Amino acid sequence: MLRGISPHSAVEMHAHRQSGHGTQSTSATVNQGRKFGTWTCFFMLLELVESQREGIGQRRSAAFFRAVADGIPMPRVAWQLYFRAARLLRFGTATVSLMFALQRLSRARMSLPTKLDRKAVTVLITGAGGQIGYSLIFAIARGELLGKDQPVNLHLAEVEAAMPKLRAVVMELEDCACPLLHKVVATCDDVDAFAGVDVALLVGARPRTPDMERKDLLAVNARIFERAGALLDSVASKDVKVVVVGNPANTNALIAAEHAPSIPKENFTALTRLDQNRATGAIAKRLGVSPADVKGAIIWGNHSTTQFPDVSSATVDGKPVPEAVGDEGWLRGAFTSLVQNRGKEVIEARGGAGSAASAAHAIIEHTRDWLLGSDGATVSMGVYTSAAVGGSYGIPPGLVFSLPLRTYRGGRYEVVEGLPVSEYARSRLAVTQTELLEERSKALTTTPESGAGGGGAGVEVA
Ligand code: NAX
Repeated sequence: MLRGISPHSAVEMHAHRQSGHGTQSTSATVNQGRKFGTWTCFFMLLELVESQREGIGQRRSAAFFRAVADGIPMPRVAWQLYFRAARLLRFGTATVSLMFALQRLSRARMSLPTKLDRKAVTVLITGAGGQIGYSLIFAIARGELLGKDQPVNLHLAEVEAAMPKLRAVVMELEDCACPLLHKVVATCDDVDAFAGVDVALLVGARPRTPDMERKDLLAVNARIFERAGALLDSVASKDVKVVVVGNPANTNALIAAEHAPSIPKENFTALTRLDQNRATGAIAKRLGVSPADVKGAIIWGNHSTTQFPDVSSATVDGKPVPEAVGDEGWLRGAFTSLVQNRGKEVIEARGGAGSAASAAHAIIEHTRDWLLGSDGATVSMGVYTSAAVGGSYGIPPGLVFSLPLRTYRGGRYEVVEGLPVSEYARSRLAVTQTELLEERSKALTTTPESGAGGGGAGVEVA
């Protein structure tokens, strides 16, 4: 186990230094801010009532109000003088504008210290010494996962053999001196790694080696994710949000969920955001537009070659994508195949290494949208199915199946209902659903020793 290795304690010291400075002045400023807000509101209300009673409305110096809104602090006595002058000069409309400006100012004054006071969120990354970890860890330390005002603790887990590599990552992390990073635990003790975590990014998994059949991969990883589920159940936060990345991601997520009975099933998700981004990127490239203009690409089913990338209800600049592309053959053929096989293509191009930067980017987007909300946008995640989740599209319960979702701050999500499902789409859904059912039955019944079961229809995609 490697815990609190010496450079890491420097990270801790750095964090103490920050909160040591910040805490006293912070609470003093909060109190000041509150008093300031209360008094100014009181005077403003008096002024508002009076000016309304007198029925007077005049516009006054917009520049002055803008300056106030932008945060010029003024002592209370100055505001009192201003209000007296305002009453003498009898301008009422201006006072209303000022009230809004002051509201903004006092909010701004109070929000900064509150952010500094926030409790750090503890994020676990397994397989932290791997390729995805090398991009993901630094993005989280910079505040890209939960916001630039949210401190984080990082729990970095690895197998013992990979600890020297992880130690190097921790050194680099310390050298970044990221202000939001409060504490780093780098360990191969899995109980330490999972203890108290609020967000678990389960990236570590056994890769498929040339001597392995798909059933072997399923079996080996089933053991890893059974253990992860049991640890989440026993030592993590009861509200932990779990994102499974390690392949076969959907079935691994299902296994972890089944082995964590005290944690709600909706807290387990599998990453299909990389596939969604690949689909969005491919459409944008074909149409020569920005990916930001393409909205509503959906990934259905498994993160494997059987997945169904669906743009039938997606839009580009408000126009339906099928109409903008104008080539159904391309959408059903080359486009679908590109998204399904992109991982393999990247592995070949990188000489055996899988998608890493794009995967880390997708993990950040998946988790951020899930926990902070997608602002009405449709996003795809592998989620635990039930009559209410996927039932309306005919997906059987008890699978982790990628679906179109809308997400809301705090981790709530709902399936986007009522999307048209053509005969073609139905046949694609059936293929990926069959594969997931097969994976489930093999993973839940196979042990590494028995090696029972045959290979599924698809292959995991990286
Ligand atoms: P790497 O092989 O570079 O890293 C994996 C790391 O996990 C290794 O350092 C290994 O020591 C560690 N590890 C293995 N078992 C562990 C355990 N039980 N506890 C902790 N650590 C463990 O792979 P990388 O490129 O980072 O990919 C990681 C996983 O993501 C793979 O399973 C890969 O197939 C999967 N992917 C899934 C994607 C998705 O969209 N769902 C896309 C990207 C990626 O290919």
